[in-house]
Amino acid sequence: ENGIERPQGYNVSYHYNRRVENMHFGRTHPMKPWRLTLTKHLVMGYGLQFAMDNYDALPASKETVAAFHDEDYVDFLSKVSPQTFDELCKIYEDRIPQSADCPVFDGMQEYLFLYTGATMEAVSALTNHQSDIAINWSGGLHHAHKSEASGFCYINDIVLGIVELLKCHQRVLYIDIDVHHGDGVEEAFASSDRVMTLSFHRYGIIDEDSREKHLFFPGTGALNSNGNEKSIGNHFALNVPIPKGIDDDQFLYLFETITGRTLEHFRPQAIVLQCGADSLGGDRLGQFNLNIRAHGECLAFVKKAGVPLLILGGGGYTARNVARAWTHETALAVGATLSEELPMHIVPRPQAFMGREHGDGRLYPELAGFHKNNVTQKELDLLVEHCHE
Ligand code: ZLS
Ligand code: CA
Ligand code: ZN
Repeated sequence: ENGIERPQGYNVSYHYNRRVENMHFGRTHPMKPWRLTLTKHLVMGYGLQFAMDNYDALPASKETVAAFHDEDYVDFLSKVSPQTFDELCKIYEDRIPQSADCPVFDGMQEYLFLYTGATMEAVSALTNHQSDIAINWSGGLHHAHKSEASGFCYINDIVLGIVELLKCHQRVLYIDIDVHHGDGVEEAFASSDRVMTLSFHRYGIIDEDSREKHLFFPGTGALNSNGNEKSIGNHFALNVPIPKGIDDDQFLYLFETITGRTLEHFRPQAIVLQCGADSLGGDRLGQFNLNIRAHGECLAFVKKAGVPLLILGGGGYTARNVARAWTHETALAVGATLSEELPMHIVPRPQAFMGREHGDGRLYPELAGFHKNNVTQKELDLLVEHCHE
């Protein structure tokens, strides 16, 4: 009906459980799981579900999560709710404080184990050879540490997914285009030469004109940070720290040259791509000027490597554009071209995409120009040169 047929060549699977949509981090919290509702509506509005295998994800088990996380921390997460928090803190001796970034909210344990379960299922689809590309937009929570939540992330589904991929693949490449540094993943594999991590991110002082010199979160991911120097993992982490305002051409120049050389030299047998959509222009937290097509170019470029590919979500705080980007990227994965006009007659919340400031019912509104571009050609050359070295 939508003219979308199963294309030849790529088997794509979509892993999701819609119960993640009902979660609320808090009224003022920027992380809004209903961006996943909007994404689902657009993906289905375009009929992309007919071009993929669709799986209803089950929650991950505690044992699965304990493959990376500390056992006490997993135990804590499996029991935590606003009602049990105080009691649990006594048992775990206040080792696990809640923060404004990582609040304890109703239903959070269900949410955490579901997004992780979806990533694990996606990995299974790849290692069973059922899928060439497996997608989980609810995953990609790259900041979580072994026994600590950080930056809206509680369970690091990416690390767990990579650990599982390593059972079948000798070398796994992790690429992260979220506007924040993928610190949790880099840290977990800093001493490994079987996992190479490559993160592109905003780095430096948030607001040059302000008296307060706060670093853009999480403050790690400097150019000269390349893995644990005293281990075999030295040189198996790459970081591309970027000033604010980078545009499409500049970003794609960095992405394609650095990722291209990394693919040639590391020769990964599987790739994990974290597609955080907070690198788009107009994001509530991000400071880049990327348009949806440029963000998607990164996926198209990585897809050409022709190895099993796990695609994950991540950040993204202007919900309507998160939905646009991830729908466009789902289409790139299956090899479909979408019409610029959104399928408004099928989308349950058309208001979210209507009006001048909401993108006028189009799939590719202009998103650039929200931030002054502070990136110079000299800086780009320096980044590329260091990475090549
Ligand atoms: O990569 O910058 C910080 C840390 C703070 C400033 C904010 N306060 C609340 C805590 C201390 C230094 N945190 C960042 C985390 C960004 C995580 C990105 C995740 C990902 O995209 C992957 C999913 C941050 N930036 C903005 C906020 N926190 C933030 C903004 C507004 C609010 C409301 C709720 C909570 C407190 C008020 C909050 C956090
Ligand atoms: Ca990143
Ligand atoms: Zn982010």
